Amino acid sequence: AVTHLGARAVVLRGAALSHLPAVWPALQAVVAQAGFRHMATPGGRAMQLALTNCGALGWVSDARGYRYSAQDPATGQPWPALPAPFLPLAQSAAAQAGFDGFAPDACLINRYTPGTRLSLHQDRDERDFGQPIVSVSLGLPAVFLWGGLQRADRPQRVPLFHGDVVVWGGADRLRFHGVAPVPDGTHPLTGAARINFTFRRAG
Ligand code: MD3
Ligand code: FE
Repeated sequence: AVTHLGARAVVLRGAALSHLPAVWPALQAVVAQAGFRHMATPGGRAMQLALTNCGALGWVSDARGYRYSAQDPATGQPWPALPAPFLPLAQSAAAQAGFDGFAPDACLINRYTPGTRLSLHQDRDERDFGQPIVSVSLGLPAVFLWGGLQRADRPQRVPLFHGDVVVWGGADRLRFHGVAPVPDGTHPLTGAARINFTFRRAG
């Protein structure tokens, strides 16, 4: 079932589930090579969520700001390649939202333990805002905050569950968004965590 959040934002409930037998082991291999870490914010604090990346470009944060980098700052090495099983998931979801030919070059993987939140922000570090973002949620459920084009617009609360995929593009690409504190719990696949990974065309 395709539910619309906005004109160009769709929720595909459970769309990742059939991909997980291939996607989950591939995700574990990425994390074994480039582990989750708490990056520094430009303001000098540690981010509450832990993240890593795969693909040609990875999103990084430090005292200099936010940007995409071809190297893992922890090792100076390239990020792990985008695993082959990730592409059919990203491309079929994008196509169901009307974005044919999506060719992601970046996959940002976020890990939330209970109590972790992500405050309202826009994603503006990518080169072409005409390209969609595909987001996959695994493990503990969370409430996604779906705002407007102004920070002050009151966000809608959208629950996201294990296996849900959301695609955001077009007029909805620069919406403010965030994640409410993740409730306590454990999930059979992820343990006490929510994992969200987003496919992007960053370069
Ligand atoms: C709406 N991550 O990594 S994914 C992020 O659940 C981020 O980890 C959240 O926001 C998470 O930047 C939300 C969904 C998402 C991603 C990009 C968007 C929603 C978006 C861009 C525009 C509007
Ligand atoms: Fe975001």
